[in-house]
Amino acid sequence: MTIEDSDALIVVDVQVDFCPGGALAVTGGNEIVPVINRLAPRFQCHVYTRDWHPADHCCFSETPQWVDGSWPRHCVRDTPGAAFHPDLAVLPGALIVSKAEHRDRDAYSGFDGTELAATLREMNIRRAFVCGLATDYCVKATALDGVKHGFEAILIEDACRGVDLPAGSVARAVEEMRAAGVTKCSSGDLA
Ligand code: VGL
Ligand code: ZN
Repeated sequence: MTIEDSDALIVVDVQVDFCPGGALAVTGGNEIVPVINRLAPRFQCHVYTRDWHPADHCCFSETPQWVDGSWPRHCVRDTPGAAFHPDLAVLPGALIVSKAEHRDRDAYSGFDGTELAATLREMNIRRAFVCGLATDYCVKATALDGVKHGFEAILIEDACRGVDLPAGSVARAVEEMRAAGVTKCSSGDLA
């Protein structure tokens, strides 16, 4: 698979809190960092999204169920947990997209409440290669929205990790994406 100038790499929420040791740690979340760093320089257009919550965000719970709407407090804007993973190479010129900034509603997709679709369109982007954390939440929502906005969305499967609670959630998310027209590849397929 050849990367074209009209392709964008969308790196979803590779943040301290989503990696081992963080508040909402995704198993193996750190393992995708070198994979993404190797891949990124091959793209012309880079987007790094970040979960950027206010301190009193509605999804925070004292007794988190680790499902939609009930999460441990995480990625509070301008705190260390919200920073990108320290080893993630955020390339110069990359677009940083902050999302889920409103207290009263969550936003899993990088397209939700942001200028991302308009910006990619302005740059004549046709395909969005999506990777990051978490496969079954923000990666899925971003890929599905990419399709809704008229982009071809491709999941880079080995450059993602998921929450997977209950077990099987990642597999269901991948199937949901496939059914919606998201294709998938492995980082090794990309030249
Ligand atoms: C995410 C749960 C809560 C994600 C964000 O980035 O997938 N998951 N907030
Ligand atoms: Zn969040």
